[in-house]
Amino acid sequence: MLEKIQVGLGRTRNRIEHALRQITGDSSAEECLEALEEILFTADVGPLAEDLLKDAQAQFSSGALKRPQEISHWLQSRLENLAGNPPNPPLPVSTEGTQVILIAGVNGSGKTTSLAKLIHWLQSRGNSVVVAAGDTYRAAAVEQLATWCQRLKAPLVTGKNGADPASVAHEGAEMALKKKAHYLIVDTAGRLHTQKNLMAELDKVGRVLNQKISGAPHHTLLVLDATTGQNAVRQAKHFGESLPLSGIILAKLDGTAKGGAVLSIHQELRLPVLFVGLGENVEDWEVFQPKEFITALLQTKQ
Ligand SMILES: Nc1nc2c(ncn2[C@@H]2O[C@H](COP(=O)(O)OP(=O)(O)O)[C@@H](O)[C@H]2O)c(=O)[nH]1
Ligand SMILES: [Mg+2]
Repeated sequence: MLEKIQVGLGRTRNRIEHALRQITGDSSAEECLEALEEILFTADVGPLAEDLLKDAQAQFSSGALKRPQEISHWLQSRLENLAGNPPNPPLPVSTEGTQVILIAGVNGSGKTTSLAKLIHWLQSRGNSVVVAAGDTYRAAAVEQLATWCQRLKAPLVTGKNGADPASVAHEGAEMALKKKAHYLIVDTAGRLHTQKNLMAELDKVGRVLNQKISGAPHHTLLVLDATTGQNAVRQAKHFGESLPLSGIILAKLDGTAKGGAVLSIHQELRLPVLFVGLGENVEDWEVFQPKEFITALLQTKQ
């Protein structure tokens, strides 16, 4: 797993490795701080960078950090603390019966692909999954989801193009109950005429689900595109203002040099990153483990 993340984070890692190599036994504190600044900038950790740099400076001044080689150790432990402790298991079961997962996120963030990966992950743990195609706004979105569900043999409920997503969610809940499915996953639209419309729609979907299944939605997961770095953090803030989010799926962590966005998402939003997407196939998916992630990010080839 560590290896998969290392490969996925290749671009971020290469640049960090380069910066770390600038630090030798003879480097001055100033040179170390410069390299550190480059590392934090490369990883796009956002506003956190400033705090970390100040902290490192203080550590050098007080003599707590002496040898340049110690800096990567120091960074590792600081970043691990910042990455937080996601729940284990990532989707704790809160009640008996069907668990409902609502998937939100802007178009193109990787919502449908992540949904497919989540189906696969749940199925591989012995769960049955029913899916509701709540993104009725784009016909192509339903087709894409239908293809995945066919491949994964997950029953899918769809509405007509432009149908009320809440009615699709309602039917999805009925089917999930009838089939006694372990999970119902509901896809949603990523964009409507206004942000207000979208949030009202997501809210309605949630309410309808709750009428059918007590406690639903048990999890509302926001999909973010890691390649957008700090933009993803802003998106999460927007969604979080209107929706009770329970966690983040960070997609496309493979194609980016901005892996550090994971850290600022946790720091700024206090939302756990639960899963990461590392490619376009259903297997390209990992439960997010902060310690391993930071190790993969900082470990240089020996
Ligand atoms: N490399 C890579 N591509 C991804 C990942 N997740 C999604 N994609 C691609 O991103 C594009 C948009 O994904 P899609 O699931 O349709 O996004 P949606 O509009 O939010 O539903 C598609 O071409 C996906 O194959 C990922 O983890 N890694
Ligand atoms: Mg989609």
